[in-house]
Amino acid sequence: MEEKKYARTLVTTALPYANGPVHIGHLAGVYVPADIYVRYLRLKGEDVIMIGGSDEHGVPITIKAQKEGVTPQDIVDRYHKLIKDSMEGLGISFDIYGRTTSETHRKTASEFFKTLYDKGEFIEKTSKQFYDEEADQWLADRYITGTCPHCGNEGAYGDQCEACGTSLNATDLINPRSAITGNVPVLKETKHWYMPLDKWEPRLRKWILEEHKEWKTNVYGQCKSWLDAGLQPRAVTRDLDWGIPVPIEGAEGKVLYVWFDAPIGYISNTIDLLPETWEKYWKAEDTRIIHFIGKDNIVFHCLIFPAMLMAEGSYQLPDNVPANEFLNLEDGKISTSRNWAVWLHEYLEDFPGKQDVLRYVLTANAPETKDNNFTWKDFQDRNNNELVAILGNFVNRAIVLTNKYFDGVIPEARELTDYDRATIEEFKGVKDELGKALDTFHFRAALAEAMKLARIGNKYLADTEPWKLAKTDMARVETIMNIALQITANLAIAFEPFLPFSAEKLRKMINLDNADWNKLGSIDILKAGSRVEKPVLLFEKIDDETINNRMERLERIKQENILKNFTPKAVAETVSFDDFQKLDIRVGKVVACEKVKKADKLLKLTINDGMKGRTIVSGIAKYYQPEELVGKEVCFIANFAPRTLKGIESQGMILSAEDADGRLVVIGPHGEVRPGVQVG
Ligand code: B3M
Ligand code: ZN
Repeated sequence: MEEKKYARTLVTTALPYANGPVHIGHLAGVYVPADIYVRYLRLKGEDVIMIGGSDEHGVPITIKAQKEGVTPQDIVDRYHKLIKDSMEGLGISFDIYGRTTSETHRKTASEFFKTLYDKGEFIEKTSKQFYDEEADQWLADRYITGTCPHCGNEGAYGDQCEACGTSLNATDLINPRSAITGNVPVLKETKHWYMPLDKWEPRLRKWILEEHKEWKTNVYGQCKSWLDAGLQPRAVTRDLDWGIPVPIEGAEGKVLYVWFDAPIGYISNTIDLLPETWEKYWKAEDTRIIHFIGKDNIVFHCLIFPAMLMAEGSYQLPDNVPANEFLNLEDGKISTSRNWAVWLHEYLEDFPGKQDVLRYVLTANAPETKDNNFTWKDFQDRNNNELVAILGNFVNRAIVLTNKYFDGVIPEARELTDYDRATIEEFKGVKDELGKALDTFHFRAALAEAMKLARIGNKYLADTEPWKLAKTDMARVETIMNIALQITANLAIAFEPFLPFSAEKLRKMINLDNADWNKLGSIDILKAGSRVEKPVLLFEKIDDETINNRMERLERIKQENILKNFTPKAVAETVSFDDFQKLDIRVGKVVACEKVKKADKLLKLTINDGMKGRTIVSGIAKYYQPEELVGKEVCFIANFAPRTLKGIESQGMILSAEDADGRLVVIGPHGEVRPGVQVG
C-alpha cells in the first residue's frame, strides 16, 4: 500500500443551492461517496473533517423568491433546514453543515476579496451587460436565458448551459431574453472586477496536467480541454442586491459573484467548526484536501477556485477532485422544474428505516465514469436479491443458529478443515482490496468487494450446513459457527462506511463496541464465550405493489409535464403548395441498422425505398438500439442532397420528433404502406 504522506484530510462537499430540496442525483454524485470516504478514514483512525453547507447566494435563490413573492432570506431559511435535516436523516456525517449567509462567511469572503484587491490581483473593467428596463434590474447569470451557441439548447442560462455543460458569458447567448419579464434586454455599461485567469493558466496547467495525472479521467479531461482552449479573465462581481457586498469604495449595489463566495464557504465553515485550529486544515503542507462535486462544478473547483487560492497565496490546493457524472431517473434527466426526481426528504418519509437501501443502490449505481440510471425496479432487485438474500440472510442465519444451538454464547473454533482454511484465506484479501478501491475513489468497486465478503459467508454456511450436523457432530458446529460469527464481525466493519445504520444494528447484535478497520480480515475479532443478542432483521423484502406505486407516480408526473411544460414553436412562414412539393417525403422500411464506428450519435440505416434501396445516416443512436429499428416503417426525405458523414454517404433524412424528455422518436405511417410511396 502507498505510504501515508499526510497528517490530516479535509473533505469538502459541493454546497447545494438552498432553493430546493436535494435529490438522488446530488446524493449519488457527491454526498454518499464523500460520506463513505470520510467514514472509512475515521474507521482507520485518521484525522479527517467533513465540511458541508448550503450555498445561499446567487440568482437561483432570488429567482425562486421572486416567483413565490417572498424574500430570498425566506427561501434559504426554508431549504437550508430541509436539506440539513434530510442529509442528517440519511446519515451523511458532516462535521459541520453551515450556510453562506452566516456572519463568519460574510467576513471571510469579504476579507478574501479585499486581500486580492489590495494585492492588485483583479482587473477593473467597464463593459456592457444586460439590463431589463421594465423590471429596472440588471440581468446577471440566470436572469438571462437564450440559445446556447455550442449545442443549440434554447433554455441555456447566462452563466451556463445545462444541456452541454459549457460555462457561458451572458453575451454569448443567441436570442437573449430576460427571465423576469421575457423582454429582449438592453446592454448598459457597468464596472466589474475580474480574475485574470489567463495569468494563472501556466501554473494551473503544470499543477493539473503534469502533477495530477492520477485524477479521474473525466476531471482531467475537462480541465485539459479548458486549458487548451485558453483561459479568459472572469468577472467576480455582479450587479445584484442579494449577496455579499463588494467591500470597496465605488462598488455600491454590487455583490460578489456567487461562485466567488461559495467555495470560500468551505473555509468559513471550517472556521466555524474549528475556530482555533482551522488554519492547519487549509494551510499546512501535510494536509490533504479533497473536493467532492458533480461534473458541472469541475471548472470552478479545478481552475477558478485554485486560481483564487494561488492569488491569495497562503492556502493549499486540493489534492484531488473526484467529480462524478450525472444520475438519470428511469432514463430521464433529473429535473427540478419538471419534478423528475426522487427527493431525499420524501424518500425518508416514504421508506422509514430504509436509509441504507438508498445508500446501497446509489453506490452500486454511482455515476463514477459515465452517466448512470436509477430505476425503481433496480432498487427493488438490489434490495431483495442482494441486501436481503445475501447480506441479511447470512447475518440472520449466523445469529439465529448461535442462539439456537449455543444459547447466544459464541462457541470456540476447534479443528479447522481445509475448507475452513480456504474460506478464511479468501476473505483475508478483502481488506486490501477494499482499502485500495476506497483510497482511489472507486466506491462501486469497494461496495462490490464488501459484498463479496457476505457472499463468502453465505456460501460457507450453505456448504457446511451446520443445521444438519447439529444432530451428529456438535464440535464441528462450534467451529463453523465461530467462523460464521467472525465473518459477521468482519461485515460489521466492512459495511460501516456504506451502510452505517445496518452496521450499527449488526454491531449491537454481536456486542462489538466499535468497528476497527485494522481488524478487518482477521478471524479473532469476537471472543469465544462472549454473547450475541437476539436477531434483528437488517433488511426486508420490498414488494411489487410498493414499486408499482412509485412507477405510477412517475408516470403521472410524465403526463402532467407533457401537458404543462410544452409551448409549441410559432408556426413558420406560409409556403405555397409548389414549395411543399419540392420536398419529396416518402415511406421506407428499415431492413438493416448498425452503429457508426467512432460516432456515438449516429446510426447507419439501410432503407427499402421500393427502388434500389438507400443508406441514410441519422443522429438517433442515443435513442434507439439498432435492432429496435429493423422492420420499422419510417418517413424520410428522398431528395435531400447527399452528405458524407464519417465516410458514409447519407442519401436522405429520417423524420423524427422530440418527446417530452427531449428524446427523438422516428415518424412512420400508422398502417401498412408500401416502401417508396410518397407522403403528401
Ligand atoms: N451551489 C452549484 C450546484 O449546486 C453550487 C455549488 C457550490 S460549491 C462551492 O451545483
Ligand atoms: Zn449548450
